[in-house]
Amino acid sequence: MIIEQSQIQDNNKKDITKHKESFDFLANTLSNSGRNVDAIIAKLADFQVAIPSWALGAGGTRFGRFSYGGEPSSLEEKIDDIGIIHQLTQTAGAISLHIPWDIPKDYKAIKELASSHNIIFDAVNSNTFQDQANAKESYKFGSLSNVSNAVRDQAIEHNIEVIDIGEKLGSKSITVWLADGSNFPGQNNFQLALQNTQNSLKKIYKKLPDDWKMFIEYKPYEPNFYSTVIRDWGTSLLLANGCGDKAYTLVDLGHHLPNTNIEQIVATLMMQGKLGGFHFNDSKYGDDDLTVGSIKPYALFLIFNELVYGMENNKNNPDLAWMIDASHNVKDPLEDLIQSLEAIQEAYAKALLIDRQLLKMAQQNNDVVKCQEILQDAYRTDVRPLIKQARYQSGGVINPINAYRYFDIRNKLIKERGTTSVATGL
Ligand code: PSV
Ligand code: MN
Repeated sequence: MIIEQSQIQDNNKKDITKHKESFDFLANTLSNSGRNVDAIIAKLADFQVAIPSWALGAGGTRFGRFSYGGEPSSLEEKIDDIGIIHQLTQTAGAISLHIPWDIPKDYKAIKELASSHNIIFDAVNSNTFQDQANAKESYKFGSLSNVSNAVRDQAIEHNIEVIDIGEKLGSKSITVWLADGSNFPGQNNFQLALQNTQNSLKKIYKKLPDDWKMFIEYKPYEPNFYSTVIRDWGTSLLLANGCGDKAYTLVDLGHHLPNTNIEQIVATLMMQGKLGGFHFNDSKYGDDDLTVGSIKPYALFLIFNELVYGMENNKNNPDLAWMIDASHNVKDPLEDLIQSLEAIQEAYAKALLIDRQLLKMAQQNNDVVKCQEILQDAYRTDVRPLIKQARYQSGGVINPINAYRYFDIRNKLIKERGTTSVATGL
């Protein structure tokens, strides 16, 4: 489904007067306090977040799954859905594929479809956490870390195949997330599991094209509940360093134990030039995969504070691969993704407002109160007019959720695809 540019313009007509009023007021206030509003808007407009192919259908839990109807049942339909979000928000210009769920049948046609929506192919993801039909070996007891040579080889081969598929589409990175670990003490030899993982990753890394990156994701628990082989950022960094310059750590916000200081992890990795990718979501208890910014927006802002500092100061760290990694049971997935994009942009915009010079001075003077005031001054600013302006200038809509509902997109998708279509995913 393509929304005509004229429909977008029409939709903006009813919002533009109110938007202009609040934007002009904020832009004036910010300019008067020395902020370069045009530069901030340009950065917001540039910021693109990949949508994973598995987030477009209803998420589920082990207790059930409640579809929303009109789910995309093919790769083509998944790309179309992201196209809709991108048209409205101008922020979702990339898709992250998961193999084997998303193996294209016709590469040329898929590439053409994506480029017709202005969507590029971001990191490709391998899947060694589920057994595939007709697979010779099982991942029940791990993949790259498995005690069996044959299982490890099968998992290595799969990752290499994922790289091949990504190359044909123009991707430039692979994300490896392993479910490997153990459920009971004694089940795994920790050292052997880590050693096997390192050796397996090195074999995959050897096949990585020169202009590619490998992202190594970590997670403390689930689906294994006693130990996870790549459990934290330190382990991921160790493995990335063991592989080489093109291997990086990937931070997923949900993959930390409660109250972990994620912003400090970000700072450490960026200082080392080793932060490669970022998965956004929010959580209350564990890897809840909730809408970004729905539970801890201040924590997200503090993380963006470090990301912005790192992007400005750690030139040795490459551009990051941004992705939303959320899934949900009770919302229209497309509306949920729009909300996540909004929250990401909000945190980014607020972090861009931080007066870095003043903060540095306050830190040098150990003026703790002032430091907090500076951060919170940025955080408490309502930056939504800046985000709306960035969207508007880029050809998107001023209010994406309202527009999505006004265009009645979900009902149109249900009409097109039916109520029972099911998307592959988590
Ligand atoms: C599992 O927790 C996970 O969310 C990982 O973060 C991966 O990125 C994603 O699923 C898909 O494999
Ligand atoms: Mn993730």
